[in-house]
Amino acid sequence: MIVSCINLYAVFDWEKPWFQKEAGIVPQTIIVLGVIGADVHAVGNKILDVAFSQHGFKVVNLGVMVSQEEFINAAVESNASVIMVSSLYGHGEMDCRGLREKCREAGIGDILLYVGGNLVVGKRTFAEVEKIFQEMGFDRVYPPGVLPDVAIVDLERDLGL
Ligand code: B12
Repeated sequence: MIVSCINLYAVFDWEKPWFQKEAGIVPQTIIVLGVIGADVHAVGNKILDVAFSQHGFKVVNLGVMVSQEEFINAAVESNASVIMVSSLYGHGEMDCRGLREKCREAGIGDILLYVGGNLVVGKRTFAEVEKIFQEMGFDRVYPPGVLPDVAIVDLERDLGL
């Protein structure tokens, strides 16, 4: 009896996103959001916050000039499913390197890592930039000016919502 209950509970837990979607409830997936490094570009960050919040996600917005450690501490404290990093001023490669390793050290090695903005300066194609960031451990890499809706679709797919 107890085993069946546990099994039923496990099945419900597994099916929960489906039930919630059918009921029109978007689960409170927690997103840690911020602009990394010494970057002060604030407008896109606000737009992302509003878009994700309106879609039903809980956003922990760290704003601008966020260090890797601040992203990780916020993700651990809030039990976040994803860290969304923005970098607009061209130093993204330097600022983001090592973030996945630091997540592993903090015990959140499997957390989703998304990054977007104007990630680099110079003449590299987006395909080259995407490869660099994927090799750094980012799950999704976005080109300049991408709309939040694109990330929302990816997030729902990656989390099975
Ligand atoms: C306004 C602005 C500034 C203002 C910022 C004021 C503020 N507090 O916000 C000031 C004057 C301070 C500034 C300074 C600098 N800036 Co400036 N700035 C801009 C400008 C004109 C607009 C930025 C903006 O608000 N865009 C509107 C928002 C809505 O778009 P967004 O930020 O791109 O965000 C959207 C998407 O990219 C996406 N997105 C962003 N991040 C992420 C993350 C994820 C996960 C996802 C899914 C999506 C996503 O979603 C957002 C909403 O759709 C851009 C040029 C431009 N037209 O974009 C240059 C620009 C970003 N700046 C640039 C530069 C170089 C600088 C400086 C280094 C200049 C200097 N030499 O001092 C400094 C850096 C200062 C610093 N330490 O950060 C360059 C960056 C070049 C690059 N990376 O290739 C740009 C592109 C100008 C250019 N064409 O050269 N800047």
